[in-house]
Amino acid sequence: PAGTILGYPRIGRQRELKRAVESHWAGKTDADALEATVASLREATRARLAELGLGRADSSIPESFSFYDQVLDAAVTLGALPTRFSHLRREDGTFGLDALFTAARGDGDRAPLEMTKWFDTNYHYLVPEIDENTVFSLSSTRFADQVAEARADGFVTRPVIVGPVTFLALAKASDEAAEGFSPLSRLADVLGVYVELLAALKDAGAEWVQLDEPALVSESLPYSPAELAEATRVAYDVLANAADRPQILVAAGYAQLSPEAWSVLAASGVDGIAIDLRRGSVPAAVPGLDNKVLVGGVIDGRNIWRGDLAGAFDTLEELRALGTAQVAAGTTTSLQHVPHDVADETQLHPRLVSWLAFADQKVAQIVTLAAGLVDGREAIVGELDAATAALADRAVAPGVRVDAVRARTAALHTDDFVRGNEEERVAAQDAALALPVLPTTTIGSFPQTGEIRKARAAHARGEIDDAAYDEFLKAEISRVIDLQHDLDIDVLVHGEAERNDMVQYFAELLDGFAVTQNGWVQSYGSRATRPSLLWGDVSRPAPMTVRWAEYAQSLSEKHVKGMLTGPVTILAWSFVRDDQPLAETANQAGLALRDEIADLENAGIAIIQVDEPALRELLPLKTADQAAYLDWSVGSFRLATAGVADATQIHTHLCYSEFAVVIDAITALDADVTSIEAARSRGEVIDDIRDAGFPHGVGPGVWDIHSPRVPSVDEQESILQRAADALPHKLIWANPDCGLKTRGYDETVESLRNLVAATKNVREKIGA
Ligand code: THG
Ligand code: ZN
Repeated sequence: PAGTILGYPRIGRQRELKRAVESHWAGKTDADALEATVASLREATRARLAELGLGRADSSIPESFSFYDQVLDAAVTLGALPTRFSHLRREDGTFGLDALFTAARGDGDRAPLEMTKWFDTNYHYLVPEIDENTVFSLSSTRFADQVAEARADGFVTRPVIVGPVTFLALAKASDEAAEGFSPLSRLADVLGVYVELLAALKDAGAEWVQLDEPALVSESLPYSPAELAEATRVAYDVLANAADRPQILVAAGYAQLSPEAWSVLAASGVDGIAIDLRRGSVPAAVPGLDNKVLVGGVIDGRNIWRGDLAGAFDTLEELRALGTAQVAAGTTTSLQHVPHDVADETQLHPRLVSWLAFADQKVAQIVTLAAGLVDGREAIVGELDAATAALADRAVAPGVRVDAVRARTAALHTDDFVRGNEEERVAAQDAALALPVLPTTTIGSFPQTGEIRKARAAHARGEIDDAAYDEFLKAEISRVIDLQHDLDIDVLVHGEAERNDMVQYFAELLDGFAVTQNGWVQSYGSRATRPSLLWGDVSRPAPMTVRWAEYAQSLSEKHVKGMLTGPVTILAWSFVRDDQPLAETANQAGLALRDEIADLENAGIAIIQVDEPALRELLPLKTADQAAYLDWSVGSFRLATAGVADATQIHTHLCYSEFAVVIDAITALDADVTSIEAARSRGEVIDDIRDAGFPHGVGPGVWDIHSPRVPSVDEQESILQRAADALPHKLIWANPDCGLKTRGYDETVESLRNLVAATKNVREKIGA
């Protein structure tokens, strides 16, 4: 085929997968009912892709369904679940759905697999745990079953499976592994299982298989590009020589394939290579291409823009010049990172809609490009021109470029990014804030109760008016403030009942953004987010949080924090514009937040928190790009926060504990206080903070809010004591790991009571 996509959203157009899976977890539907529902979801997906123009019988339709996560699917298929789940292996040696879900979600004392970000996307995968003793054996027939299912339905689909190199490169050494064990050292052992799997796929009727190897583009893994290329050579030598196999397409999206891996794959016996030509460029001609299909990733799998279709076609023609057997049009990555269909959005401005392409529109673009490859450019010139016209329209549409916004970013001066001298700030804040040693606080959100969600939905539907909704929110704020008084917390929050999501709330209030009704994108497992669309110049037409902050502060003699989401996180969790450098967009957002912070300050808010949980997330995969990223991302945060008086205390919150990776950047944020996740590792990160000589205030979380467990006084005290032993007491804050939005009130009250008690104990021990 002359065109294909590397994968398609799995959650269903109406999030059918979420509902089916969660209903099964809740015990409302049995496994057979769940299997039947997802089988019809797969059937609908195949039918839709054929309707959009992909071939029914030429392997251009990928079979990329997953119940939960594609890396977990590979682990289950290879039999590589940790030993704590061994009891779930069935008599015939296979793992079923219960094993898959248990590994994903845990079971009592059996911790689930760790979850971490999939390359530099907002998708999270489950991390396989591997050691010297992991026994690999083909342990699921699911991939082959799906090929057979499609066959019976009249389709020849192409199963999509995480490849052996990426599977091991993304795995971590299990707790039982010897010091220094490297999962990639088990490559030879997994290859045997892949060989068996290939035979099973072939037997089920697959003509092609797609093995995803995005590890080959990353410089952020514990293996060098040379090591990964060598593993690739070994792996695809074995797989290509397997006696009984479908044709193999190796897909390496998300960035430029390393030159080493490109040469190795070209020289190997695989039948096709898919590369990312949006984040990468057309690679050099190398030996071995003349008998290979090259899938040119020219349609971006990670943004929602219709983009430059004519340019995409030009790139495919460039690819042809490499002398390959065949060029096909492809997406850069799976389309799992974009919503299903623009047609499901009825509230977006038609002009904006004409610039957009969600998954289904991107499939149509692939079909167009494929037709051009077969029939010549003339055959598709109408579609190419229409896309070019949409781009031109986008460039001049009102709001895309706003002179006043651009004048402000153009006039920025280095001083705008710099706060006052730290010593003077500390003195001014000490005098102004009068805080105890080890001040207690929370991260910002309080539990989002069913009542809050109901009120928000009723307000959105127009069933309760603005005044009634306002009263409801005020009552909620007042309740949360009273609760914090009762608990004797030192620095209060208003609880964020008015916010659905920490990015969408701001996107709805800022100019330059649109929000979708149905633009769901899988975040992990059954969970999804609806990223906002950042399409124009960003500015703040009116204050966004001041009213709530002011009201909350009016209810307390203590300080109530102002709460904002930082510019980097707003960008990272939205679909951003692709027509200007992210640095420019980030500064626009930074200036809008700077204005908000000035208004909060003027309203008497003395402590303002600007959360940047996504700071680490956008870190580029290529080391050469990382310094520039950290420069603009840190810069936009500083731009937002540097306008305040010395006496105003700036806090930030980061959700992860890989503090060491970006410690210089966190230091450079120059926030007065940073709260981070620490409880899951019992405060291990405190050593990194000490070793780095972190100069600012820091709140290592003492309560792991990701679990419904109530941590005891002792438990929280031991983490806080660890901080007190390692760090200057003046710098330490006591707080949970993260916001409390997903927790219930019972466990919240109890855990916070223990947190305050633990803090008082430590204060006493250190003689404060
Ligand atoms: N907001 C946004 N993006 C994010 C996060 C966020 N990306 C990264 C991280 N947090 C992802 N974590 C989650 C956690 C929970 C859910 C989604 C992503 C979740 N979603 C609900 C679901 O799928 O049922 C839907 C929520 C809704 O109704 O809006 O639970 O915090 N922007
Ligand atoms: Zn957090």
